[in-house]
Amino acid sequence: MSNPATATATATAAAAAAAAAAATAATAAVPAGRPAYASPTDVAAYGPYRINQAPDDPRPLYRFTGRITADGSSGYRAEPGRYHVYAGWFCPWAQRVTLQIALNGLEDVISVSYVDNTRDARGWGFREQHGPDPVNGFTLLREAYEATEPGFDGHVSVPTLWDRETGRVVSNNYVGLGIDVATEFREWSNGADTYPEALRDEIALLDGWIGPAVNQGIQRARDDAAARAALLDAFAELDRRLASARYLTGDTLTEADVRLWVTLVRYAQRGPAELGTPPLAAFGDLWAYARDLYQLPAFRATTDFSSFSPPGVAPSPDWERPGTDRPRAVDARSSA
Ligand SMILES: N[C@@H](CCC(=O)N[C@@H](CS)C(=O)NCC(=O)O)C(=O)O
Repeated sequence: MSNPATATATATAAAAAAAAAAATAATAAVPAGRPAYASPTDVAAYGPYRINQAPDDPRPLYRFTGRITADGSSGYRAEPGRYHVYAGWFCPWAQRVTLQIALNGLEDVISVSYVDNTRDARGWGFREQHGPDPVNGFTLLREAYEATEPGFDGHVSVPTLWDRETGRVVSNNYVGLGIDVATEFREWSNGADTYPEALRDEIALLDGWIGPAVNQGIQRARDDAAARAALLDAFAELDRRLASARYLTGDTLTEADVRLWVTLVRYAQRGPAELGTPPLAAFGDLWAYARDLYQLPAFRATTDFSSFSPPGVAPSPDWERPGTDRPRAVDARSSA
């Protein structure tokens, strides 16, 4: 089984063509005369971001759930240069997708851009700090949803997957997006297999308790003591598991690690202060595991500590030091 930690991007002719296509698409100029950026976030003037969908509307709030398939059977065929991910540096759900793109070496196949870190009632926007929308020249992400469904009143969220061919949002469902990136673009990928068939049941089992206790639980833990206790119990259990396994499923880095890591790194930066809980370093093996993953280029390239750290809180210098006592008996990296 190949491991993304060892996989190197091979410059195939296909990848080169993909890069050219993506670059062309990415540099397609914002139409002349249109502003490239949204005006500054102004909650006083516009009000806070809110969902406007009526409570008795039975439609799901996240209703773009299209899937990309290698054979095109879903209506969205995997193709280089066709899709764009609107992400946010601050957002763990978006980072799941950008991490899968990077781990699979698909940076030149699926383009990514980043919304601004702040929002008002208009939702996420494109501003100077993280650049314009390179695909459509929208100033607000809402415009992508409006172009897809006039009058759209659900969540305007990141990650959002845009299809250049049909000119519409395919999905803002991060679970499906991460899996499709990991499985449907093999033709152009570096050969990493971050969602191996043999481990999918185990990944689902892990998600069954890490999802509620950690990924979603961290939100509730602010004002819910039971959620806080469940989060710390989950950290203790993860710490035990990772004392004898390099990755969550053993010796292969998978989607399960991606899902956990994006929350861990944010917890490390602001969890203890916000929740009154111990630092991640209190869970020695979990902390070493988190730092170990951060040594991989994909994790570094998709992480901007400043986007999710309280002002003045720098990342620990220990992020630069891999855990030295990680289990390495079955380490594919050491044989590379
Ligand atoms: N809660 C979303 C995950 C994505 C998400 O919450 N993204 C946040 C940023 S980290 C966002 O854009 N929220 C706006 C919204 O949900 O309306 C889902 O269940 O699909």
